[in-house]
Amino acid sequence: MRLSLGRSVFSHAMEISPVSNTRAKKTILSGMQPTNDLTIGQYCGALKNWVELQNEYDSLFCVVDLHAITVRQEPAKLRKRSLDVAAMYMAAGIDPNVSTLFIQSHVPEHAQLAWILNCLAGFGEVSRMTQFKDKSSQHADNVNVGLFTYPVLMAADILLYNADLVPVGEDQRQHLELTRNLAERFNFHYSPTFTIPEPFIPKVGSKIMSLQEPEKKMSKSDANEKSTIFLIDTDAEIRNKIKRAVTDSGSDIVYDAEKRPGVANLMTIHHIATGRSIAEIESDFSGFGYGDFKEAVGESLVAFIRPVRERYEALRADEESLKSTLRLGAEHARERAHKTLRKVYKKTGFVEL
Ligand code: ATP
Ligand code: LTN
Repeated sequence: MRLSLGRSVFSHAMEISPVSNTRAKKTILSGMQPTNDLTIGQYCGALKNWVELQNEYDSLFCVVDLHAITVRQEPAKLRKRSLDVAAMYMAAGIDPNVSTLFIQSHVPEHAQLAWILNCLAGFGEVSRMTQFKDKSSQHADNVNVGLFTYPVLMAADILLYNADLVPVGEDQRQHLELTRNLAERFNFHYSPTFTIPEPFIPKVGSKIMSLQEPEKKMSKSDANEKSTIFLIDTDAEIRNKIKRAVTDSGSDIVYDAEKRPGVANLMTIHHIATGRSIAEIESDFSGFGYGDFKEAVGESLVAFIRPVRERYEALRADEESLKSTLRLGAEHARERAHKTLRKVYKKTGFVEL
């Protein structure tokens, strides 16, 4: 790691070359935890939109390794997965020449701003976060304070770069609301500082469901691997998992997320893989049964994932080049984060020497 992590937050001298951020474009920022390989859930809910938005916006995407340790991680695995996730961002279409791509722990300003925001966040409001309730029951043996304050660190990620828009899946809506409240509170108590961010949640694909329990979100940490399609699954694994996906007792291919969540989920997946609208899929498969439909979904997903997987393997094989991309990304991010944190320190009343 060649970044200097010890620079004074009040330092005026930049160690790194200035990169222009004229704010001609609006800013987006998002991130994912390197807690496992990424799934089509992460792709549909977030990554796909990052790729689509990156040219239109001033874009920053990070691998949120500080968030990942709110659940116990093996150090060697965390180190490897952080690089895996960065390579997967690129395989899915994030262009590091267009977007700033970095690892969160390489920019210490995230943790520094999180502390200040922690001192503005109410215990009661943070206690209402449903992700905390879910994760603390899933990890009852390790309900640590970091897990509790996780959404405040997420707010710091977003506010440090004055992001206008945050492309995420449906499950992050509540965290975005907290972020907005914290930004408004800081702006009110001190003076206008932070942009109030908006969530960007896709209409279709914001919540891909488990293939085995379609009333539950598909999760990269699900113990049952049959529930989840990973972006590095082989063709055979993809076909197999789709074939075994739980459907319901009906027989026709009609979208009804409430009554027939299993089929509705497969229709959403087929829509993402092929670009066919839900109405077109209904008419394409009218008169066909679940067996034929599942076969078509399996094939469309294989055709969609294969090139992503192949690009991923090539990118991941060249670790030095991946690290140098991340080094540049961190330098760029730090320069911007440093400017915001300096302002925040001043407004908070910390002594500048
Ligand atoms: P998981 O529960 O799968 O371990 P996570 O909650 O730890 O995931 P991240 O990996 O940090 O989440 O999620 C990255 C992004 O992907 C977030 O914007 C999240 O909303 C989105 N996402 C995760 N799972 C899904 C899903 N099943 N459907 C749609 N979007 C999803
Ligand atoms: N909490 C998010 C991951 C995350 C994030 C962010 C998303 C951490 N920091 C900043 C958007 C912006 C999740 O999906 N579990």
